[in-house]
Amino acid sequence: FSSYENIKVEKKEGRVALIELYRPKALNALCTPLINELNDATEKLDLDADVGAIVITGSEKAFAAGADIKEMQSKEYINAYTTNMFANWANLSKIQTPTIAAVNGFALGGGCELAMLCDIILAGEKAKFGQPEIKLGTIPGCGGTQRLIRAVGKSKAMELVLTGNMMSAQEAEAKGLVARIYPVEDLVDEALKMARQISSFSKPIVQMAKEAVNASYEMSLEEGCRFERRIFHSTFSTEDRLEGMTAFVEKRDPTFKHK
Ligand code: CO8
Repeated sequence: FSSYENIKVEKKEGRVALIELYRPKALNALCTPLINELNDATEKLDLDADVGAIVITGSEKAFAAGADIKEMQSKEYINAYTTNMFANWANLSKIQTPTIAAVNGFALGGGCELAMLCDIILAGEKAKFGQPEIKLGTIPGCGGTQRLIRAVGKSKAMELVLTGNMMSAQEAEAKGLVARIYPVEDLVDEALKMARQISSFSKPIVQMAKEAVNASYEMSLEEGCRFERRIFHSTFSTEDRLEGMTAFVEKRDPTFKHK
């Protein structure tokens, strides 16, 4: 991790990892090298037995101000298409380890989309979310038109995408895009605390729960519930399910084996 230039990665106590997007001069604009480093780090952390959850954050001024406009400025269609430009951004949504976006400041364009690729979004009270691509003559390219509508509903998503207006942390929480809001200076610690809480449970069971919730993006209600039930049944094949329920009955804390 020490060779990265655009992100900082740190393993913290309690089986959690902290990734800080670090391009302070460009408000963490998401250039290709940054995304490549982020994908490399998250793929490695996903396979690390000592990591139960990952927090991704930026600076107090900006989580990320979008894709790097200077890098995109002179791109042509043929190159964007043949290189499938930005398709690898969504790799983050494919890892099994839970991810928490801790958003202070601007989460705009690709920055808002990056936050939405994470499993939980926590925000500092001055955070601002938006999809301002329309102002640049383009549209969101990494799920902004798809994931935002599922989080905040059609009318609000349309407003953000068609006007480029920003949404405050308070509005984002009220609409369900953000799980919780914290004072700016407490945000990362609170995100790490939540990550540690998740990491204290059985890792395979946490991953099954994540997989089941994420399935709701892709499936009908009936298929989704069937999928959930099958995974629920499969938890009965694990020692940790037996330990969790036995500990409850014996009025003690569980000791999960598979972390
Ligand atoms: N790209 C490149 N550089 C940026 C970006 C960006 N997105 N955002 C800010 N910067 C740079 C500025 O150019 C400036 O650099 P310099 O000092 O060299 O001129 C530096 O960061 C500081 O920025 P500002 O001076 O503008 O700071 P302000 O505090 O005045 O303004 C704002 C902050 C409002 C956030 C402003 O910087 C801004 O509007 N930024 C652009 C926001 C934006 O339009 N984002 C959407 C980008 S498009 C996009 O994300 C497409 C996604 C589709 C692909 C998805 C991938 C799959």
